[in-house]
Amino acid sequence: MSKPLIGIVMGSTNDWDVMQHAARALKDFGVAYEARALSAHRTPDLLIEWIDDIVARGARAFIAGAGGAAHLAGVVAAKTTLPVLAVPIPSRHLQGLDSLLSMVQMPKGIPVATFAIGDGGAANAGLFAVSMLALGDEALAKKLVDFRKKQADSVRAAKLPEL
Ligand code: RP5
Repeated sequence: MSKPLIGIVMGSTNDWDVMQHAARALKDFGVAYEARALSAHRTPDLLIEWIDDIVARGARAFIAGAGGAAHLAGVVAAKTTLPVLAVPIPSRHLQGLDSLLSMVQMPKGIPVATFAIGDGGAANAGLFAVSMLALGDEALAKKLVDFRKKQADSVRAAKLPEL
Protein backbone atom coordinates (compact mmCIF):
# COMPACT_ATOMS: atom_id res chain seq x y z
CA MET A 1 0.00 0.00 0.00
CA SER A 2 1.06 3.64 -0.45
CA LYS A 3 2.24 5.76 2.49
CA PRO A 4 -0.07 4.75 5.40
CA LEU A 5 -2.06 7.56 7.01
CA ILE A 6 -3.57 5.29 9.67
CA GLY A 7 -1.82 2.62 11.70
CA ILE A 8 -4.10 -0.21 12.72
CA VAL A 9 -2.67 -2.36 15.48
CA MET A 10 -4.15 -5.31 17.33
CA GLY A 11 -2.90 -7.47 20.17
CA SER A 12 -3.31 -10.78 18.36
CA THR A 13 -3.98 -12.11 14.88
CA ASN A 14 -7.20 -13.44 16.47
CA ASP A 15 -8.40 -9.82 16.72
CA TRP A 16 -8.42 -9.42 12.93
CA ASP A 17 -11.99 -10.76 12.57
CA VAL A 18 -13.12 -7.62 14.41
CA MET A 19 -10.43 -5.18 13.29
CA GLN A 20 -10.93 -5.92 9.61
CA HIS A 21 -14.06 -3.76 9.90
CA ALA A 22 -11.89 -0.72 10.67
CA ALA A 23 -9.65 -1.60 7.73
CA ARG A 24 -12.68 -2.05 5.46
CA ALA A 25 -14.04 1.41 6.34
CA LEU A 26 -10.67 2.99 5.50
CA LYS A 27 -10.33 0.99 2.28
CA ASP A 28 -13.84 1.97 1.17
CA PHE A 29 -12.83 5.63 1.47
CA GLY A 30 -9.48 5.10 -0.22
CA VAL A 31 -7.49 5.88 2.94
CA ALA A 32 -4.11 4.14 3.06
CA TYR A 33 -3.49 2.15 6.23
CA GLU A 34 -1.04 -0.37 7.59
CA ALA A 35 -2.34 -3.15 9.85
CA ARG A 36 -0.11 -5.10 12.27
CA ALA A 37 -0.64 -7.65 15.03
CA LEU A 38 1.71 -6.47 17.80
CA SER A 39 1.25 -6.92 21.50
CA ALA A 40 1.96 -4.41 24.27
CA HIS A 41 3.01 -7.24 26.61
CA ARG A 42 4.30 -9.98 24.28
CA THR A 43 6.27 -7.78 21.86
CA PRO A 44 6.67 -4.39 23.60
CA ASP A 45 9.92 -3.45 21.83
CA LEU A 46 8.58 -4.36 18.40
CA LEU A 47 5.43 -2.33 19.08
CA ILE A 48 7.42 0.78 19.99
CA GLU A 49 9.69 0.32 16.95
CA TRP A 50 6.65 0.11 14.66
CA ILE A 51 5.00 3.19 16.22
CA ASP A 52 8.17 5.25 15.75
CA ASP A 53 8.58 3.98 12.19
CA ILE A 54 5.02 4.56 10.97
CA VAL A 55 4.93 8.02 12.57
CA ALA A 56 8.17 8.86 10.74
CA ARG A 57 6.50 7.68 7.51
CA GLY A 58 3.67 10.20 7.96
CA ALA A 59 0.89 8.39 9.85
CA ARG A 60 -1.81 10.76 11.17
CA ALA A 61 -3.65 8.54 13.70
CA PHE A 62 -3.83 5.04 15.17
CA ILE A 63 -6.63 2.55 15.65
CA ALA A 64 -5.78 0.00 18.35
CA GLY A 65 -7.84 -3.09 19.12
CA ALA A 66 -7.23 -5.45 22.01
CA GLY A 67 -9.04 -7.84 24.30
CA GLY A 68 -8.94 -8.51 28.04
CA ALA A 69 -6.64 -6.21 30.03
CA ALA A 70 -6.56 -4.10 26.89
CA HIS A 71 -3.62 -1.79 27.59
CA LEU A 72 -2.45 -1.72 23.96
CA ALA A 73 -4.20 1.54 23.02
CA GLY A 74 -2.88 3.23 26.16
CA VAL A 75 0.68 2.18 25.38
CA VAL A 76 0.35 3.50 21.81
CA ALA A 77 -1.03 6.79 23.19
CA ALA A 78 1.87 6.94 25.66
CA LYS A 79 4.34 6.88 22.74
CA THR A 80 2.72 9.39 20.37
CA THR A 81 0.69 12.58 20.51
CA LEU A 82 -1.27 11.48 17.41
CA PRO A 83 -4.92 10.58 18.07
CA VAL A 84 -5.46 6.98 19.22
CA LEU A 85 -8.85 5.36 18.65
CA ALA A 86 -9.45 2.26 20.75
CA VAL A 87 -11.58 -0.75 19.87
CA PRO A 88 -12.46 -3.19 22.67
CA ILE A 89 -12.29 -6.76 21.36
CA PRO A 90 -14.92 -9.21 22.71
CA SER A 91 -13.07 -11.44 25.18
CA ARG A 92 -13.72 -15.07 26.04
CA HIS A 93 -14.85 -14.77 29.65
CA LEU A 94 -16.25 -11.23 29.95
CA GLN A 95 -17.36 -10.62 26.35
CA GLY A 96 -15.27 -7.48 26.01
CA LEU A 97 -16.57 -5.60 29.05
CA ASP A 98 -13.05 -5.95 30.48
CA SER A 99 -11.54 -4.59 27.25
CA LEU A 100 -14.00 -1.68 27.18
CA LEU A 101 -13.41 -0.65 30.79
CA SER A 102 -9.63 -0.91 30.56
CA MET A 103 -9.63 1.30 27.46
CA VAL A 104 -12.23 3.86 28.52
CA GLN A 105 -10.71 4.29 32.00
CA MET A 106 -7.36 5.69 30.80
CA PRO A 107 -5.94 7.90 33.54
CA LYS A 108 -5.99 11.67 33.01
CA GLY A 109 -3.31 13.04 30.70
CA ILE A 110 -2.99 10.31 28.07
CA PRO A 111 -6.34 10.08 26.24
CA VAL A 112 -7.60 7.31 23.99
CA ALA A 113 -10.97 7.68 22.23
CA THR A 114 -12.81 4.44 22.97
CA PHE A 115 -15.41 2.96 20.64
CA ALA A 116 -18.09 0.28 21.08
CA ILE A 117 -17.15 -3.36 21.68
CA GLY A 118 -16.68 -5.46 18.55
CA ASP A 119 -17.42 -5.11 14.83
CA GLY A 120 -19.53 -1.94 15.07
CA GLY A 121 -16.92 -0.19 17.18
CA ALA A 122 -14.17 -1.17 14.73
CA ALA A 123 -16.18 0.09 11.75
CA ASN A 124 -16.95 3.34 13.58
CA ALA A 125 -13.30 3.82 14.52
CA GLY A 126 -12.49 3.55 10.81
CA LEU A 127 -15.22 6.04 9.93
CA PHE A 128 -14.09 8.39 12.68
CA ALA A 129 -10.53 8.30 11.36
CA VAL A 130 -11.95 9.21 7.94
CA SER A 131 -13.81 12.16 9.55
CA MET A 132 -10.59 13.40 11.14
CA LEU A 133 -8.67 13.21 7.88
CA ALA A 134 -11.61 14.85 6.05
CA LEU A 135 -11.06 18.02 8.11
CA GLY A 136 -8.14 18.76 5.82
CA ASP A 137 -9.31 17.00 2.66
CA GLU A 138 -12.33 18.31 0.77
CA ALA A 139 -12.62 15.29 -1.54
CA LEU A 140 -12.73 12.96 1.45
CA ALA A 141 -15.29 15.20 3.18
CA LYS A 142 -17.50 14.95 0.07
CA LYS A 143 -17.19 11.14 0.08
CA LEU A 144 -18.36 11.12 3.71
CA VAL A 145 -21.42 13.23 2.85
CA ASP A 146 -22.22 10.83 -0.02
CA PHE A 147 -21.79 7.85 2.29
CA ARG A 148 -24.22 9.32 4.85
CA LYS A 149 -26.73 10.10 2.09
CA LYS A 150 -26.57 6.56 0.71
CA GLN A 151 -27.04 5.18 4.22
CA ALA A 152 -30.06 7.42 4.82
CA ASP A 153 -31.52 6.49 1.41
CA SER A 154 -31.35 2.79 2.22
CA VAL A 155 -33.19 3.35 5.52
CA ARG A 156 -35.80 5.45 3.70
CA ALA A 157 -36.30 2.69 1.10
CA ALA A 158 -36.47 -0.14 3.65
CA LYS A 159 -39.73 -2.09 3.83
CA LEU A 160 -40.86 -4.19 6.76
CA PRO A 161 -42.25 -7.66 5.94
CA GLU A 162 -46.03 -8.08 5.60
CA LEU A 163 -47.77 -10.10 8.34
C1 RP5 B 1 -4.89 -9.63 23.77
O1 RP5 B 1 -5.28 -10.82 24.33
C2 RP5 B 1 -5.31 -9.67 22.34
O2 RP5 B 1 -5.71 -8.39 21.95
C3 RP5 B 1 -6.43 -10.66 22.27
O3 RP5 B 1 -7.69 -10.05 22.12
C4 RP5 B 1 -6.35 -11.35 23.62
C5 RP5 B 1 -6.19 -12.84 23.47
O4 RP5 B 1 -5.07 -13.10 22.63
P1 RP5 B 1 -4.90 -14.53 21.93
O5 RP5 B 1 -4.68 -15.49 23.06
O6 RP5 B 1 -6.18 -14.80 21.18
O7 RP5 B 1 -3.72 -14.41 21.01
O8 RP5 B 1 -3.52 -9.47 23.82
